[in-house]
Amino acid sequence: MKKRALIFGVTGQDGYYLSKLLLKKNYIVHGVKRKASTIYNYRTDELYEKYYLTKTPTFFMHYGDVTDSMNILELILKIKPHEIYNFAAQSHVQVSFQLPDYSSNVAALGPLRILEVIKNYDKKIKFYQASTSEMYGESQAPQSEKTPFAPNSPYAVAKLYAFWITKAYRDAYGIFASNGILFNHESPLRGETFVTKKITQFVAKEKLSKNKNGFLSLGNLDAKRDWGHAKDYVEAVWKILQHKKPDDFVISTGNSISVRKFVEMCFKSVGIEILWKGKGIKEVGKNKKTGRILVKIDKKYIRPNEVSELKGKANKAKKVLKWKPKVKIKDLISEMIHYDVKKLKLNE
Ligand code: NAP
Ligand code: F7E
Repeated sequence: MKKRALIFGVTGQDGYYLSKLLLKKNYIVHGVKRKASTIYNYRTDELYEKYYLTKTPTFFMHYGDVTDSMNILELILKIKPHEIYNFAAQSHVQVSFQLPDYSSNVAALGPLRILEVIKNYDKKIKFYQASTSEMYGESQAPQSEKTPFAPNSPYAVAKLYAFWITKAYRDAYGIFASNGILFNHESPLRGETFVTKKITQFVAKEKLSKNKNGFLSLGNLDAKRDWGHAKDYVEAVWKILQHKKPDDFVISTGNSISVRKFVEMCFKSVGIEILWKGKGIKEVGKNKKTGRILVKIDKKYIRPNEVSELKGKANKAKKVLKWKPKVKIKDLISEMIHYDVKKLKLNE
């Protein structure tokens, strides 16, 4: 019998990569998408065509929302999943300062609502919660499962609630409920307002001389992140639910670089060297050869609280799950820019 998976947040970056992985592993995948005024599901369209519009469909989409308990109940009773993956979240840290109530409702109470249904209707369903390195806040890098949490944004605080409620339901009710504490992971399908995608999209335009005199506006250039590839990370997510017992795992590459360095590497990959001039809000990044300003600081991207450095220690996942990341940052950058260039050319 084929395994059935239910994915909340299927239309997001990780939803796409995990669906693809599970479909290749012969699962039947049910994804939950929100009702919007458009039917623009650019990430999942490919899967829908390949795995739904066929004689024996294995990919199904359902309307739903993790703020709606009755909807969650109906979906779980109808689909009877063996595994539930909860990716649903307003996942942008800075936006969570502007939408704290909504972001918390989705990220914190969403998983609670799912766990309540599992507890009351079928304790055999395995549950994965998308926890995050943001929960560490300013705790000293490198961070592992043993590092104290110190969340400092509405997003991170809500995710910490979700982390603990997942663990509490595991301990209290014997549910197979696990957390993946994932560090930043990116891909060509990363949301366009996250810093990596903002940068690669700009650099792709620059490569095709489409920026005219435009520049890239960024916030804090000195924050450091441990950037991996989403394709590698969903492999770990799946392994977490296949492990013999429920547990919590850090998933990361173990390397961290600054936003500034990421900018430099992206431009370098298209033959441009960046020269930084000025300080603080007045700092600019120029094309060393032409002198043209390519990067400026805009204070609207500076956060009320920042997380200075995230760098994960995934030793436990490496040892217990036999997982390790494959894609190096240089290859991630090149894949993202290549994709953005191709997309721009298609739209010409
Ligand atoms: P993403 O691209 O922002 O996707 C989030 C998904 O959640 C989207 O499908 C979104 O739907 C859905 N969603 C939002 N609100 C919802 C609601 N009320 N009910 C149901 N679905 C809702 O995020 P991602 O990068 O794939 O990340 C997946 C999960 O891992 C998120 O929970 C994120 O917080 C967490 N995480 C991400 C990273 C990372 O670096 N990517 C690291 C650690 C943890 P729409 O498409 O309709 O907006
Ligand atoms: O910011 C700085 C910003 O928004 C990275 C989410 O997936 O990973 C992600 O959260 C860094 C921060 O990701 C801009 O201040 C500078 O220090 O790409 P980001 P994030 O906040 O690390 C974690 C693990 C998650 O769980 C989240 O869901 O870059 N930065 N200038 C900027 N960031 C953005 N977005 N835009 C800028 O212009």
